[in-house]
Amino acid sequence: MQTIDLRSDTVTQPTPLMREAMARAEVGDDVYGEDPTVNRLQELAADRMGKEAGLFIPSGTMGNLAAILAHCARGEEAIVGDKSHTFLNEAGGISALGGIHSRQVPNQPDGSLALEDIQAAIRSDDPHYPVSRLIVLENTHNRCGGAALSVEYTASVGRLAHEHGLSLHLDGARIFNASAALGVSPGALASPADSVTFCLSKGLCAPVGSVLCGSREFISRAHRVRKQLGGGMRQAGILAAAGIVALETMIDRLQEDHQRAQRLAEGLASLPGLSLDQPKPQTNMVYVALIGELAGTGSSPARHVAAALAARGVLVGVVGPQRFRLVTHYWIDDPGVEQTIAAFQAVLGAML
Ligand code: TLP
Repeated sequence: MQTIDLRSDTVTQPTPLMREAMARAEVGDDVYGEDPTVNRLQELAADRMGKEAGLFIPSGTMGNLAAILAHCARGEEAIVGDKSHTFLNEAGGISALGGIHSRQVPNQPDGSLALEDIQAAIRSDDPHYPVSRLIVLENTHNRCGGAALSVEYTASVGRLAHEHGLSLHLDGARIFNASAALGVSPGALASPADSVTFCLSKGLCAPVGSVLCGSREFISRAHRVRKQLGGGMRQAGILAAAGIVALETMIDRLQEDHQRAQRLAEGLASLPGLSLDQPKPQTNMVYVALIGELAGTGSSPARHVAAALAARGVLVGVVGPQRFRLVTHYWIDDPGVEQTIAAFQAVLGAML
């Protein structure tokens, strides 16, 4: 039985082209700045994001951490969404390792932070308060259903930040999905931000890595932080080679994942006992919840359903007692989507 793994786009395996490029990669010691393949990836990434420089980082988590540590000193404050990955899913790294205070602002259902909420969160100059230094946005927004933030909205946050002397960091782990969904370039989405991280190892299928991009001066500070965090790598060109293939071959197809997410949402919406957050997902994520009779069975009915789906070869993410997240990606094809809908139908049908 072939497994259909919808838990995340992080489960994607490298493509055959990536494996070939990895085997052939020219490498050097990147701590000396001598890995030609890493250097090429960094230049390519910076160019795609419209920034001066890029820095290859082992993970998205470390990319956000290095960026926030490079922007803020100890005791300073970063304004983050209350459903942001940085706030919820990065093990509190910015406070544990950077002494950075996080100020949470509610994420709106579309992934944005209301401008008036941001404005209200920016501190006045008073010795009782931490210094507000940074705003962090996430595009696409994971917990808000893979929602894409527009260029105009991002620009309005950038303006607000800069008017108050703050910087803007964009967690663009899935910025290429946002760009595909909105029909705008990733550079346009990143342009209002002082720094942006994007992941090679999610929908783009590379095995490892993210790239942090920004001005040359900012990247040189982040470079030192990456070293402090133990993220200086040696012959990392083996990994960067896959990242180059990711940027060159995997971006133009992302809309297929979005179409499959829409078909998946449509199929699941037609089943009794399920309710979708977004009937028409914007990108590659489908959030769906058990409702009615099924929602009340046991302490975590979603776990129970996920186990029954797994027995049928379908893996889904459980993100709450009644909630699931399903993420489409390169390794999920049309039959996989139909089999997933059929598996849900069979499992829920047996429980109702
Ligand atoms: N997200 C993972 C989990 O950690 C939730 C996933 O399966 O979606 N920013 C965003 C918006 C992310 O969704 C993630 C990973 C990261 C950063 C961190 O990337 P990694 O996993 O490379 O550290």
